[in-house]
Amino acid sequence: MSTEQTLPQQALSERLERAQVIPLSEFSPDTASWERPACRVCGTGGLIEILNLGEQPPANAFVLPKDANNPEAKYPLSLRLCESCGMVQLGHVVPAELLFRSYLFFTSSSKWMADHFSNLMNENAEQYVPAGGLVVEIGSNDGTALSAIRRRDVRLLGIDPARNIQVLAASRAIPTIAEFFSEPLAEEVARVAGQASMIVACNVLGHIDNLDDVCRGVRRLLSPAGAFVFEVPYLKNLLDKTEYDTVYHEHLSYFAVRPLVTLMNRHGLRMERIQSFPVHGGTIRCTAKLGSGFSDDVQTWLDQEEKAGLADRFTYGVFAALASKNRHELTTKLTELKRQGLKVVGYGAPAKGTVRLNYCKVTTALLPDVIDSTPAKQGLLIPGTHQPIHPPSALADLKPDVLLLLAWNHAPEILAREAELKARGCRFLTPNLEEL
Ligand code: JHZ
Ligand code: ZN
Repeated sequence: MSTEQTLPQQALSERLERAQVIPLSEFSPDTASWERPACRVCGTGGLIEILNLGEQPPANAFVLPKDANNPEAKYPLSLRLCESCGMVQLGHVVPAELLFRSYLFFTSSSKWMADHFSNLMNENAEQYVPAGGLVVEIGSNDGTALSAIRRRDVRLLGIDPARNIQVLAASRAIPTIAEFFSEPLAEEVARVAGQASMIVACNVLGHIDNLDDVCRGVRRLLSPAGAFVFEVPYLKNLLDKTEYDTVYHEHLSYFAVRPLVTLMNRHGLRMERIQSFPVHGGTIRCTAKLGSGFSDDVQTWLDQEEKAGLADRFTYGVFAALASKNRHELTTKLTELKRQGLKVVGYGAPAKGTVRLNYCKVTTALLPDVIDSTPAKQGLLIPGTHQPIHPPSALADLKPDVLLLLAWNHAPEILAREAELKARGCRFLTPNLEEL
């Protein structure tokens, strides 16, 4: 192996020592979030509020039972539109150090998602990565996606700031730098390991405040024939299916194609291809390469977005009204089920569950318990509303009549897993009140 081909993990491990971690105790609810004065993509001021979910705790800040009586930090959750470029974004930013250094969401928690990412990695590695080529994943979490191509003749590098997850990635033999991706880090990786044939970033661009820095880093790290493949939940699906519970502090951006093209073009990246997938309530997978402009395929998406009025404030009035309607209908439904003496248990403790329960003010009186398969979440309480999170095995004692699918995006997998409960007459209800 030449120096160029040496995995960057060892050479960069020093970064871990040097990295500055700001202790959580240094953040206070008053000082931790800041308001963005202008659009993250085009810099225009005067963003228009399209949805206000009030003050909410960070969606993954699960609470230890011993801290149940302590006050929780809460931050404004206000969704805003830039009519200039069509970018939908949060009005307030909670520091990434606070949200992502210790992270309780694991990609491996869903077999369906693991398969989805395995397909992404294998298809694109086949197309873009020559023997010995470097694949870098931004937001690599527990290494689930990269491990799908571990047996290929390629070099792998994960980058993810979550320190608690790094060890899981290591157990999958995925070298991971526990840092935020940035232009300086991209330069360092390029210098040590050479340029990447493929950079993957799934469900992570929305987490990053400084998108210009990310794009500069990608531009710097990507080889001339390489591909930047990224996935983001698609704004149009969020609107069409009233997925307001996917609005939380971690998600700073809610992408349509038009602002993505603006952003990429500014950094010498050309959007080539867009595919859509049902995961996470509707996701687009975008492939960008070095270059300018965009493909005819992308033009079709831009035309559809124009027709749908995605950059027009009036499009969002219905969305906000439907969110508020759901708040009323969900609590009414839970009250009615309780009056009938039926036991309801929440299925899954996803980040979106925290938003749903807090925005709708679903107390433990209406929903006493939640189950989740993630061991790290079990034994903790949902932020804000404080439902205890039990392992799925607790369902045997809880004996639910109705399961409220807080993790509604995993409905097919959950229904398959809980077929026996269904056969015994247990009802499955989504938070948008569809009976499955
Ligand atoms: P799930 C995630 O959001 C995380 P979340 C992240 N913030 C992001 O950007 C979006 O996705 C896009 C559990 N579960 O995937 C596991 C069961 O208990 O909806 C998880 O805790 N039983 C990066 O947090 C939760 O549900 C099951 O059978 O909203 C699902 O979380 C299955 C399938 C899951 O992500
Ligand atoms: Zn803008």
